[in-house]
This record gives sequence, structure tokens and C-alpha cells, in this order.
Amino acid sequence: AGLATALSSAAMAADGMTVGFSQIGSESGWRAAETSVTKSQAESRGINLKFADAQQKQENQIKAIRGFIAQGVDAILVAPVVATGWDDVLNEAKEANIPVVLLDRGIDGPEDLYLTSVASDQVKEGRVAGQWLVDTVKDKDCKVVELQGTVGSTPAINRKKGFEEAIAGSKNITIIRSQTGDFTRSKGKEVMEGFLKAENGGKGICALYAHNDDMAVGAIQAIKDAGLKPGTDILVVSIDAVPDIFTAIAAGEANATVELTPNMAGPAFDALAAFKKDGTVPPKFIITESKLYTAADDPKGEYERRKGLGY
Ligand code: GYE
Repeated sequence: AGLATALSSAAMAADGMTVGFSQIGSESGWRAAETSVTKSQAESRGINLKFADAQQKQENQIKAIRGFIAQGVDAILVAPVVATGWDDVLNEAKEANIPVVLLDRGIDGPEDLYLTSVASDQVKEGRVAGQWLVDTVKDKDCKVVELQGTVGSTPAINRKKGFEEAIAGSKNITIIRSQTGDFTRSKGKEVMEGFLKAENGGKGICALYAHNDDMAVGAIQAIKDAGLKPGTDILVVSIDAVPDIFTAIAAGEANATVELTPNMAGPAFDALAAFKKDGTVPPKFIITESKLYTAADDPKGEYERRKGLGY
């Protein structure tokens, strides 16, 4: 009987876990893909996933995490909408001995509040985007407008930082306007309309840097509505590598994107299974790859490769 119990508890440890997932919302195509990949990863591992969508509100995430703690889940995944305000609720999870894994965004709190954080290097993403622009415009004057992600989120802070570092050495490249589009298409379009109006119909704008593809896709529509050609009159560089940006790149309406994998859950579940099985402590930060794609990189093929992933 002892052996059978030991085997079944080991199996329980590796999968059969019940994991609560506090997801930000579905503000972008990338976020929707992360949700569907997480659900299929859980399914294939025999993990019982309890999913909570916070409609981009931190208070809803905190409520959901408290609910998971009350249910006594084995682990909690959190994609933290902003970087601050997590100490109390994550301390409650710690008190309850429930490991927490952060997905795709970070927090400012103490590192012992989470087992590991699975995310891209978002400063690098900004640097890669900025370097593409530097290499493209060379010494031509280039006035840039920037659509920032959600205010106070680590991707918005870090992608801004990395882009500014990359263009710092190029005095001919300047950011003339920068505002949040909250990672959504509709807000990206609306804010870009404001930029165009404020800048003489967009004639003075050389490039748009958007912290995600969804805001870029919204902005592309605004640029067209203003009678300008996105991708030529106004260069477009963004981040996520969602299918719709490859459609725009193939049509010459966008120029470059930096890939962000929607599969943060795979490494998260691996780390949790090992931790549950024999207490293996994972690295505090598990960093996913960031790769640049342009029109030279088979955009139609890249579109096909991503369709069906739930974007
Ligand atoms: O780039 C964007 C989503 O947190 C890095 O959140 C993620 C970002 C991603 O809204 O599409």
C-alpha cells in the first residue's frame, strides 16, 4: 500500500495539480493566445486549471487570487496587470504555502513573493525595435510617435526604456509624442488620430513605435484614414508578432515586429511540477526569446504558423 500511495502522490505532484490562473483580460490578440495556450498546456498535463479574467482591473485579480487561496489550490499563476500593489495578497499566498508563478509581466515587490517569473526581456524588446529604426533611417531626420502599453506595467516601462537606449546615440531620431494606448487596438487608433491631428495631419511624423502589435494595427487604420501610407509615409515597428501584424507587413503597411511567445505556461508548469515533485527550486527569472521579423522573413508563412493558436 505504501508504494502505491507514494506513486500516486508523485503523480499528483507532477500533474493532477489544481492551479488558479489570474489572467489580466483579453485586451490584445497576444493575451488571448496566451490564455488558449495556457488552457491547452494544462489540459495536456492533466492539470485542473481554474481561470479568472480580470477585465484589466487589478482589484479583480486580487479578488481572484484570494478566491484561489480560499479554495486551497496547489499553485497560482498571475499575469500582473501593473507592477505595484501585490505585496499583501501574495504574502497571503505565501502564508498559505501556495507557490505563485508570474507570467509575462513582473512586479516591484520582494522576489520571495513568487517561485519564478516567466517573461521576455522587455528592455531587450524595446532595444531590438529601436535598433531596427536606427538601422533603417540611418542619418535621416526621424520624428517618432510612441504608443505606450498599460501605464505602470513592466512591459510599458521596460519597452520604453529599451527603445530610448537604442536611439540615444542617434541625434537625428527623436520621440516627439508618447502616450498610452493601453495595449488595445481601439485606444491605439484613437491616440494615433490625436497624434496625426497635432502633427499637421501626420506630415512631420516619420515612424510609429507601438509597445504591442494591437495598438499598431489600430494606428495603421488611423494613418490610412488620414490619407497617408503606413509602412512608407510613416514606418511602423511594434512587439508581439501576432498574425495580424504579419498581414500588415506582407501588405507593406507595417515594417517590423519583435516576437513574444504566448507559451509562458509551459515553462511555468514545468517549474511547478519539479518543485512539487522534489522541491527543485527554479531560477527566479525564466526569460523567453525575442526575435525580430520584417518583410524579409516570410510574413505570410509566419501568419500561417500562428493561426489556430488562439490569437
Ligand atoms: O505585449 C500585450 C499584452 O504583458 C508582455 O500584454 C505582455 C503584453 C503584450 O497586452 O499584447
